[in-house]
Amino acid sequence: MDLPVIEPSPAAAAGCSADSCGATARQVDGLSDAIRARVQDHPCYSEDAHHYFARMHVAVAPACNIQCHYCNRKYDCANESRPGVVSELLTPDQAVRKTLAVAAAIPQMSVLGIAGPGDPLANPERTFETFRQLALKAPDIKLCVSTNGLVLPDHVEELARYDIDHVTITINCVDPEIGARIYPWIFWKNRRVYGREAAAILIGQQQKGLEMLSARGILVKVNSVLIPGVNDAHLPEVSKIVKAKGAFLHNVMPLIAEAGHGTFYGVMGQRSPQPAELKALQDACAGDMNMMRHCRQCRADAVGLLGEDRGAEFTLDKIEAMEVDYEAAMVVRAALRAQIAAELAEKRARAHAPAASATPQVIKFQHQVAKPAPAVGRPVLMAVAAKNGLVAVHFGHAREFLVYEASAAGARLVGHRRAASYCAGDETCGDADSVLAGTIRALADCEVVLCSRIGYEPWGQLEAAGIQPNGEYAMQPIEEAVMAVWNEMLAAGRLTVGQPAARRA
Ligand code: CLF
Ligand code: SF4
Repeated sequence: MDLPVIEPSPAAAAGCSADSCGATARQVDGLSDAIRARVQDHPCYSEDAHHYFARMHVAVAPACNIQCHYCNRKYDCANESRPGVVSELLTPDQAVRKTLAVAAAIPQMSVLGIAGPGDPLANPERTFETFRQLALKAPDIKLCVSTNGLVLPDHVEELARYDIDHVTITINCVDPEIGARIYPWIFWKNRRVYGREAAAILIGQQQKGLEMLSARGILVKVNSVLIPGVNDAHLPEVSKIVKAKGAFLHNVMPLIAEAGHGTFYGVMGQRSPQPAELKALQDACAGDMNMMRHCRQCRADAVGLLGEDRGAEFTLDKIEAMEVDYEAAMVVRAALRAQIAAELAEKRARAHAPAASATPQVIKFQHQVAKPAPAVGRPVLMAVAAKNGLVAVHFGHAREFLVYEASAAGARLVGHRRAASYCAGDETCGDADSVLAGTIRALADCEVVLCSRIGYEPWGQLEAAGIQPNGEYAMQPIEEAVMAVWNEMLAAGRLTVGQPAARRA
């Protein structure tokens, strides 16, 4: 079988539009320069960017105007946050001070988002006062907001005024019958509306808001919570409709429902989806839409790279003590952005360059990434302990693993798995067996784990579980390392289509 050579898409050649291009590493190469410039340093809108750029949220929006069955108002908005965590509520002034302090301390922090703890647009004074101040004081920070969409049409003008270029709407359904099983009520025109009528109003407002934002050229990401048995079969239709109305990216997130969180779904025993169900649903939607696969369902006061939380370094008492010279910080931030942009451009160029112009090392990887051997091999899931786009983390120190699917079509990110860190030092991996067992369970569908180093004990336990550890590609770019391993497996005859993974044979 001839494998696809990655080339700019016809859309790119014609100067593609936001709704025809995606934000994944491979698709970014098909973006027009204008769109690429808008997403290349946004860690949520660009899969590539999330390896390099950080985001932060400020929790300035306490109230909400709807009720979701997966939310307990004691906690943060679960539309973009893990349920069960509570944020430190800030005033707009405190939020601005915190943002400047974080941006000075973490120069790769490129995006400030407001995502809770309630709905940002149900708290318009607090939300827009924060944006207004930041647009003046920190013009180098992208502003981003996430909303349930109920009052979005009323605020599109104001969002545009503050140059808010990225808006997330949580759309779980386009059918009021399904909506009535997700939203018991909304607060609308000074009264509470229930059931199907409430869902119909909410859906209508979400769709209208989406169309208005798209008409203004604002990039819209749609989040959907995958609720097994409620909206799982319906989400591909949602994906088609929101794409047709101009959404740029679709982020299907797993429902997190635990009785301890006190949510309706948690108490009623509504189950959460398994990783394989989530991936299958994302794949089903992907035929029509660009899918986000690297969301970490971060909290409403998250700080740092996706997957890490440095919020504890920036509590109110700590930032009060910090001296911030933001003029000076902006110089450092601009230099870092330029450096990362150059690195990303080099990475794109390497993936496209003809092999003859590359170094031998790069030729090896290019062959594996852009034009793998023309044999047919089955797809393989590989977990990667990664940092900054590289296989760079010791197995025992990994807090999470990125999961890639390697196949003849190349390497693509399909999700991530959380893992507890159990290693007390470089040579002491395996001390906490139960934590290791939990990590192995989380990676049960993966055949390979790539990491920078790994101790003897976890190596043995992973192998016994049928997961092959691999430390050969330490500090190599992730996709290239993943494809190198896949090609080794192919050459060894382990990837015949129809042949199950060795451990399952
Ligand atoms: Fe925050 Fe959301 Fe903006 Fe990102 S998060 S408001 S778009 S800056 Fe990102 Fe976090 Fe997923 Fe949200 S990983 S939960 S998608
Ligand atoms: Fe909770 Fe967010 Fe839903 Fe409001 S929109 S009920 S805060 S999950």
